Amino acid sequence: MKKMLVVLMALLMTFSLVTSVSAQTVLKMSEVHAEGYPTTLADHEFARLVEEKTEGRIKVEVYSGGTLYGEETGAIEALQLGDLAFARVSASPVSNFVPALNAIQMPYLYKSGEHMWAILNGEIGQGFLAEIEKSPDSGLVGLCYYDAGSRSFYVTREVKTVGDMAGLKIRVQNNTMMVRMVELLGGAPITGIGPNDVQQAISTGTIDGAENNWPTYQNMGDYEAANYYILDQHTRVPEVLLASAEVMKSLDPADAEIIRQVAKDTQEYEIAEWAKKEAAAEAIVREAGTVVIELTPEARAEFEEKMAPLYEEFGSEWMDIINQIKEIGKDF
Ligand code: BDP
Repeated sequence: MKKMLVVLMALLMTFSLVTSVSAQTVLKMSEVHAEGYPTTLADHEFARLVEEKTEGRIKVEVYSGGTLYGEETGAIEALQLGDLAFARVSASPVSNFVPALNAIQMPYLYKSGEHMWAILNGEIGQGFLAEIEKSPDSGLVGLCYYDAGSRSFYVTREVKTVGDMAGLKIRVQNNTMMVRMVELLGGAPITGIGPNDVQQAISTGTIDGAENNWPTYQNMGDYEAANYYILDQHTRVPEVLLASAEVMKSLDPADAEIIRQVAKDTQEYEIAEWAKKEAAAEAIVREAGTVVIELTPEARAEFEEKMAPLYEEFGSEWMDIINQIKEIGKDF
């Protein structure tokens, strides 16, 4: 009797991990962006392929717009607990759990998007993706990377030099390296604000600005609150499609393998959607009268110089690889 109870309990616990509808396993996916955004489109493509290739055994439900978790750190923690199956997040907040990932998002590391993709799709990038899973107790599986262009600062007043950043309250992602980055520039870093709440935080004066790529700046409506986009392009932070290690383990190994494969198959699709959206978002923002500040080479060099200590502070363990990335950059 006691034994039966234990077995029953174990069964119940397994079922609570995944919502089972008859023979189908329904798994949830969290996304902060709205419907139609490149990453959300890719999430749906992932969901479509998972259902198709598992012949309906697994269904992925995409919760966009941050409705499940408005902050990516919350989604990451839910994945670790097995409360959530998938999340498409930025590599930046993942670095707080897998510090190695900072190595691929150092400021001014890549010459261009092409350079970044050569790294991410090569041995180095794939090594860091695998690191997410290998990292002790991460509880996460890195499935693939997506494009997120380059990030620049945007604020409510004109910034032409690093000196103009003094005292500005800048929202950054939950990543200690990004906090430090703003400190090095003389600004006041603010964390704990989800990307869907940035516009309001600027409007109410809680912050003076933030930093992001063209599509997020436009799509989240942040450009309506912060009128100056400082094209310093300090980082290229890829997106990552994450799975919960616990949920992956609970699946039939063949289905888990299908999930790993189809995620990779969605990458090119996202990159193509990204390119379209990046151009469209920039056009919308410029048309709306946003002041886009192209830094002089001297000013840009100063931004780069101020951020340089981050390499020592956060990248020292991976300096060989970082140097390799830079070396490869000479061909771009
Ligand atoms: C966007 C990323 C999104 C991040 C957001 C942020 O696509 O995943 O959550 O930046 O700054 O570019 O929080």
